[in-house]
Amino acid sequence: MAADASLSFNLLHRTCKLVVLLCFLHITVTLFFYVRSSDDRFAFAQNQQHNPRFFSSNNPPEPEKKAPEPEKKLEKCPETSPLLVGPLRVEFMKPSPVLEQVKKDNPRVASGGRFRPPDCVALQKVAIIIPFRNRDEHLKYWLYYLHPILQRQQLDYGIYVINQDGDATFNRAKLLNIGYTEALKDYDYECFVFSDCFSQPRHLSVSMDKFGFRLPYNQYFGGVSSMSKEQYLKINGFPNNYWGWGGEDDDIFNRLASKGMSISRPSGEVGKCRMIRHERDQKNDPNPQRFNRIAHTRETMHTDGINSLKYSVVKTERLDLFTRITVDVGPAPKKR
Ligand code: NGS
Repeated sequence: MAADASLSFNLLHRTCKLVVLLCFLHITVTLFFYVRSSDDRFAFAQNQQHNPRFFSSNNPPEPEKKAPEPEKKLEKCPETSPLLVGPLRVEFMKPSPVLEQVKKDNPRVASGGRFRPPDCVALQKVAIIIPFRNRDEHLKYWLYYLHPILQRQQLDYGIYVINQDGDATFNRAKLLNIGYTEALKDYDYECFVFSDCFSQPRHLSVSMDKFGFRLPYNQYFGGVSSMSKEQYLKINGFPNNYWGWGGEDDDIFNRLASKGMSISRPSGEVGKCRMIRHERDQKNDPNPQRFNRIAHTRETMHTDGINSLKYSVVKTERLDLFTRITVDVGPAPKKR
């Protein structure tokens, strides 16, 4: 009986030892796998901080680059700009304005003399075309006075100085045609030459100091004028064959009249202009052909104009305050 009891105690003892051993083994194996998997989890978490790919869509990562702000929807600019300041005193002070300073004073004017209002969508896209040769001093005053005015008018505008290369006879109207053509290569301008466009072509310099602040004659369309693209195309642009001074503006007037367009004008108060006194430029002598030409505008205008314009661009420069396009307009014919 005692031997039996001792046998069964031994058996129980061994069984218990085995069970304890198995438990120990089980705990060791569990611990091993637990430690390994937590190492992996830690590494994964670390990885996620550097690799946003791993984030689920519920927990979106900070984007690496900020997405561009959605463009603010701008309202149209008002019919009359609230920024206008009324009449200005224009003086041609000496020394003339320094262009670096003019640039600093007009920080919103972009390269090439481009501007658009920052707070609203302009009602007009205007190309301002200046036929030019050797008048750098005059241009400084122009830029000094006109850039601030045009910005206050809330226009979407660009300034194009069309510089006639060489020293052959000057051809103002052809330079205007070239300005029209070149400006349209840049942007879809709707209005050309000056300021705003109206339902009729607009003559703007109606009250010039040199004419005692009066119109010199009723059909006068010289100085500063503006036209829409449609109006310009309707008259086949401007004549290309007025070499030297005079008559080209009268030809333009005849073109407009022949197409039944009348001319609108601002009041003398608004259209007041001061001109910089100057000598007659060299190679811009009165054109002896001009009277004969303006007598035949109606016959010539369909074949002489934007549809027959020939020139070559010598150089285009995007300067701080304007775009200068130097052009070869070709030689004046011997017998003008
Ligand atoms: C007329 C000219 C126009 C000129 C206007 C004003 O006589 O081209 O004078 O000239 N017409 C003819 O010669 C046919 S101004 O005083 O501004 O030089 O624009």
